[in-house]
Amino acid sequence: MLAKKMETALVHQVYEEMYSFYLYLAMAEHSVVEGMPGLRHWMQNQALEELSHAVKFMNYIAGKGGKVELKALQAPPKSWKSAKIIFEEALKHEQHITSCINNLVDTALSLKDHATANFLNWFVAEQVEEEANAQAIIDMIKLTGSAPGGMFIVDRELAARPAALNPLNPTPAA
Ligand code: OFO
Repeated sequence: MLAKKMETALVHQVYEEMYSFYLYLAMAEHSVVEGMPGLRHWMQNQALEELSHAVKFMNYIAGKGGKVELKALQAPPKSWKSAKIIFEEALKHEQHITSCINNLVDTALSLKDHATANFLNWFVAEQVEEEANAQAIIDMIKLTGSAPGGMFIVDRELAARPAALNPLNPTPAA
């Protein structure tokens, strides 16, 4: 059983993860303007990963006897000035999600809810990866983006991202 305060905070995180899903889908659509199919592939798979995060939270809340009521999603921005700005915005967004996860851990610990703190540890580690991934792409664009054909190489790298796991069953079999 979750404390009401914990349940409300976890339900809000479902919204945050779903907004991440929506934001990355919007970034994928903008890639059409940029003429970057690799960026589209990368962002669509990132969006699916975010959906899997929302589902992980929903499953955890349900498993603890809680209930999720879904809220309307805010519309994400429609356009960005460049692929570099897209990834800078993605990094900023992930830093925001990291602070959301840290706040959830603080709430769990203040309630002595060690089961939820333990569940959240996966997300603490995931956020380190999420921020590092966005930063690595920003660095790659800075290094190669302005060279002739540089963005073509960046796009080919983005296209090599492995497909996301099934978002409804994101944990690979052991
Ligand atoms: Fe769910 O990690 Fe990104 O937002």
